[in-house]
Amino acid sequence: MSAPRLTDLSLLHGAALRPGYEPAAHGVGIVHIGAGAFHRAHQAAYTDAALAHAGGDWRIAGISLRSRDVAEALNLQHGLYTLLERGADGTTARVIGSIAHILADDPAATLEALCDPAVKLVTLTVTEKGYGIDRTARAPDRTHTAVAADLANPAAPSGVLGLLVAALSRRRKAGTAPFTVLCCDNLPENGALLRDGVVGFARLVAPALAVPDLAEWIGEHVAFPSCMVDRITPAATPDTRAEAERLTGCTDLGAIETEPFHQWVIEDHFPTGRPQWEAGGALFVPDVTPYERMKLTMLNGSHSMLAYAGFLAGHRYVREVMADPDLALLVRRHLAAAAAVLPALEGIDLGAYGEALAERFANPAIAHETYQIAMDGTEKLPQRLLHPAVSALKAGQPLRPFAFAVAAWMRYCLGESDGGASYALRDPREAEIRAVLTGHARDAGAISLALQALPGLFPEALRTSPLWRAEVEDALAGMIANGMAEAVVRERSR
Ligand code: CS2
Repeated sequence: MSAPRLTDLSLLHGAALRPGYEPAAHGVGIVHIGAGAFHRAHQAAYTDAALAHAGGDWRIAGISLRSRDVAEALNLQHGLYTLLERGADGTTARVIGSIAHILADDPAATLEALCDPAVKLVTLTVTEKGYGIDRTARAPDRTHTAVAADLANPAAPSGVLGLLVAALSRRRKAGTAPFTVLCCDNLPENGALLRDGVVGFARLVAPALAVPDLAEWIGEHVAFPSCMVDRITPAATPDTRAEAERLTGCTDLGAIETEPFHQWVIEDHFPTGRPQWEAGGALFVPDVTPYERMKLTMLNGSHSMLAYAGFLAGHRYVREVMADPDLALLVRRHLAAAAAVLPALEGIDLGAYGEALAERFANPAIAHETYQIAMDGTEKLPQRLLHPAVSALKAGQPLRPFAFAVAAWMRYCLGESDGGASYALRDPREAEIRAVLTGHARDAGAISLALQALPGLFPEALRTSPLWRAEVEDALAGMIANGMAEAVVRERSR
């Protein structure tokens, strides 16, 4: 007989940890946009700990903006799902009860949910490209599909900026207090950036929504705290579900897996209240910026480097990259160069942080695909590699590690492995990248120039630096001439 579906906590086996509270006894106080694996491994787990510790009406209504998969898996299970924590010493299963339900691909219902006076907090994980904010202008990007659609029809939005602004305008009209907005994506100063996007969008649509002072009201009354989030969470696989079934005794179509480590550093500015996330280990600080910079520069920067170089050297998973001694050495070299451009952070030893990152990457129980991390390079490069490279350039610190990482991304942009297999770049600017590279198949100088000239991507300080350009071209030429695996070996013994 097959195992029963995880529809009720009473069906669980002994080995699984269960919520320390009665889920149905708590109302919804949070709408979370982007209910994918990362959210379920991170914010939802912290909220689960907060509910067990301090109670409150802080359950989560999850929103999937496009796919129906999460809703189909979780709604039948009353929001319950298994979080597998996989470490080198084994796996534990914990059933999370903080998600009440998921709304999928239903903008009208999403807007209703956002207008519910019981909702005090809107949290988001929609990936870097999901917002539609031009990061240089710090304003809505009118070329972004959802932004363009919502500007044309602001009362019936379906994108992030449109939904937040329409909901805030309806709350303002109804005399309902606004919610606090907490961006949980890996973007620098994520709260301030989202605030600029939302206020800018409100300015554009205020006349159409008939709330003339909407932008000013949002600027004055809505809090947008910044936060740094961290937990390595690969996409779930059939193996995840099989392991969850073994440990819980239930069929769970919403099971996900993650590493034991987790970190959440949050700016403590929640005028509408918040769950006691400290119970799950969250750290509240007056200024998140140094933590966020540390994580983006060290973890995400070296992650992107190892993803491009590792993928092209034939490694499917991050743990395989770390088992390759040459690549592992380059990861450590990158971590050291990244640490060198960061300001000191009280209470944190950046060397030890880097060592802990290398160990996390090597976790043999986590199957994190290099191809997954390689996705959306144009959205990730600035904060992970390019701005740190500018800092290195200005401070006279080693540039080569950053140049090597960026050259690996450029090599990846060619869309074909050394063995001749082609792959999709999976980048929002894929078509543009392919167009500018046409005719430059093996010319490192031309490729580097063409990619650095992509509008809005590379900082001026790099584009105009002969030293930077020479390092990138040299690294890229080696990758093209010798193949990535050999280029890695040569790079390591430079
Ligand atoms: C990764 C991140 O996919 C990626 O780009 O670098 O998702 C990374 O795993 C997380 O930021 C870890 O907290």
